[in-house]
Amino acid sequence: MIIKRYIVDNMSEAMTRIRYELGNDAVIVSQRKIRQKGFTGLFKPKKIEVTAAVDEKAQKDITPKKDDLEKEIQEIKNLISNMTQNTTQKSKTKTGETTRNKFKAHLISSGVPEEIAQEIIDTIKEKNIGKKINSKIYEKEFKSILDEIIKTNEFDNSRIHLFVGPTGVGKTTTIAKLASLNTLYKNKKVGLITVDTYRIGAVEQLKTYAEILGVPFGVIFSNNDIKKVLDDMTNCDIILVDTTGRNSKNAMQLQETKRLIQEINPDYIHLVISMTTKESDIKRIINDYRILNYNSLILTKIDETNTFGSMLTAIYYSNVPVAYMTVGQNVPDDIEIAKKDKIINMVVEAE
Ligand SMILES: Nc1nc2c(ncn2[C@@H]2O[C@H](COP(=O)(O)OP(=O)(O)OP(=O)(O)O)[C@@H](O)[C@H]2O)c(=O)[nH]1
Ligand SMILES: [Mg+2]
Repeated sequence: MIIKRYIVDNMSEAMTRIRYELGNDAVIVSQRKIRQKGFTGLFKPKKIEVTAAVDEKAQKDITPKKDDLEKEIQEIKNLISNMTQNTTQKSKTKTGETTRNKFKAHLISSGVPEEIAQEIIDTIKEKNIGKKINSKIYEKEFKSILDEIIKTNEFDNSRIHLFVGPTGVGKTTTIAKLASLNTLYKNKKVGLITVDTYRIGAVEQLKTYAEILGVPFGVIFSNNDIKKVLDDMTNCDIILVDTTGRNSKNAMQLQETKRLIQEINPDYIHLVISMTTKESDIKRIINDYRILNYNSLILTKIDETNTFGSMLTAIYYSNVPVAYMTVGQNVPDDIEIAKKDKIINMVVEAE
């Protein structure tokens, strides 16, 4: 029999110590309150003296075996190692998050709209699952995404080009530029048509350019005129068709234009968008005009603002190639064939 005496503050402390030292089979033999020794003991709270006893055989059983001890040490080691791993993992995640946020902020400050910046980052994350993405990788991946999404398109030998887009974006001016370039520098026979009968003066605007260049000019008032006007231009290498500027919110107007387009059956439908337009409006225009099945973009007024965000918005959401970019009011000089490298460089400059 082993008998032990404990001086404790309370019974709970006594039980813990007894269980630990003597095991579960120990029994409490006695307990009493005692005052602590010495003068100062008078002013201190009373303690409890607990006496416990256990059969020696039972006590032996609770002595941890060597194997058990080793096992316990191993478990503790594992626990500690897990804890350190977790902490490193957490700090890695944190570093990843910071790099990602920094890169996103960097894109936004370069003019990339927030929504596109987020989508670009998500794409980069998906492409690099399980890898640590540092800022160099972000830069590299971003360039390769730009390379993928920016498509350009030079006019080939396609004959009929039709231009659509909101009011005042520069459709007629762009047509005048292209008509001049093709007539004066490429020696092509150009024909000009307007279906812009909606706005007073619109016919005159294109007619004036046609007269200056000495090229045939036709007006389409309704679907019935289309065949005749096109037949008059059978000897033209390239026909440029101007349309009324439409408010893309007006679905009826767009439907009207759609019917005309179906009848004219152009090779290219160029959606002309001014880069001075708000990014959210560009996104809406891109979507509203989809019913016209445009297959090319012309970005205008690039000279007027810092346009990278608008350009990226138009290119990203339309998913069609850019044919031309216009950079001023001068006919015919202020127009450029869209070049992928140049657009990508604009981003780098923005950075
Ligand atoms: N700064 C600048 N102005 C331009 C550019 N392209 C056109 N413009 C000007 O934008 C204004 C409208 O051009 P238009 O060609 O008449 O526009 P539109 O799209 O035909 O307009 P609607 O026929 O009314 O739909 C004119 O004053 C042009 O000189 C450009 O690239 N840069
Ligand atoms: Mg016009």
